[in-house]
Amino acid sequence: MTKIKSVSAIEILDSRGRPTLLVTCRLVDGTVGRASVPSGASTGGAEALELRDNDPARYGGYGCLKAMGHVNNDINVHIAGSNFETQADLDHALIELDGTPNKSRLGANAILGVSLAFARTVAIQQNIELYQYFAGLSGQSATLPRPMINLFSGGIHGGQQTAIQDIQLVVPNVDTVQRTLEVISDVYRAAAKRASERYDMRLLTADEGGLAPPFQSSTDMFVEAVASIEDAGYTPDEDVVLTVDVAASHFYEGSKYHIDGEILDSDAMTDRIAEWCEQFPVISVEDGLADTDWDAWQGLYKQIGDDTMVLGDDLLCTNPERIQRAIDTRSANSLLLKVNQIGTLTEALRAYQLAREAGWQVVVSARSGETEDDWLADLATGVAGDYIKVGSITQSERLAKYNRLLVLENETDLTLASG
Ligand code: 2PG
Ligand code: MG
Repeated sequence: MTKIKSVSAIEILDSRGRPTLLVTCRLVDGTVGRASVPSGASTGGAEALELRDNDPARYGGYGCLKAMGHVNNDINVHIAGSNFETQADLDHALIELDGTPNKSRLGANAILGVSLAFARTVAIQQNIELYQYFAGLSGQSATLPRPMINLFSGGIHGGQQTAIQDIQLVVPNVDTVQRTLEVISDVYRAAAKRASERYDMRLLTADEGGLAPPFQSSTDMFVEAVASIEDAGYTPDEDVVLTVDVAASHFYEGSKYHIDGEILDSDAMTDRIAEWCEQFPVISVEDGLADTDWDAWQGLYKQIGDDTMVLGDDLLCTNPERIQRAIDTRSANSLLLKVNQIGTLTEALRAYQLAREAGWQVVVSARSGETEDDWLADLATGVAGDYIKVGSITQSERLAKYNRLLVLENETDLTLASG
């Protein structure tokens, strides 16, 4: 019996010092579980609505009292006393109660908080680990995801010194999360040393803990990432490879890409990405083009899609309709899965299934605004995501997830997804 006694929310602060929700779910049998909600900065145009108070008198308008009130009042009144056999039953009740296509009445933050808190509570009630609960929902056999770890940031995450947003590292040929983190830590230290020597930079970091020196150009970010891998004693392309989140929607204006002083049309931007992929050991390009530039995505896919992940974040917004469109038009071959873009676990899992049925790779991703909650590590493991993208190896809201993977690696016989 998963009869809900109550759900309640409080405002807590995320890694940017902005409010978000922590939701507590209580079952009639006394089981209690909690979960907190992440928040993006470089958000896609088609994301479900994160309800903010817009009251300049509190937290610069970022307050979440309205969303909190929706959990404590509307949602609680509606679901308290009901028995939900499955996650899907609860999520559909929440979707129906909201009644809007983008969850703008109750707020995706309110709805997701309840969806996640319920998941954690049921896992506790069933006396299973959260990743096992997610594996059950997805029908997958759990695997540890391979970390895709932030090294450098620009764009909205790094003070806009470059157009592109993030360069990440993947360690393809190791068997453990532990060894992955050791290698990345070596490269991070080498990169921090280069940043201080070449850019006269004290250790200033971006939203996700990545380094953000004042690079002259986006291409310099790739050059410095490769040099940092070499400085740390590793061989680029063999020991460590790169992924990039171009986050191009955020420098796309008037149908043109405004990149580091240049103005490129869609074809020229596509060529620029193809050059990066040729010059540098890039295995994945996320949001290489803007989320409204659908036709150009097909061209990008044709140019690089055979041997590179064409990864849709803002393009897809974890939205099954958008994913289907990308499958039908051959515009991408990989999904960035962020549950708060769509607002419930059930819908995110539908997005996941669609991507898998099309043979896509899946990267389970944190947001740039995170909390110390670690459910994302369990989600990525339970759905057997190919990769997990959490940010850098600094800052505890990131490390909560990596450290949870280390616990799972040490305490279970789960193995790391192949790179
Ligand atoms: C992204 C994410 C995480 P944000 O663009 O992929 O890096 O950023 O949460 O700001 O959308
Ligand atoms: Mg992105």
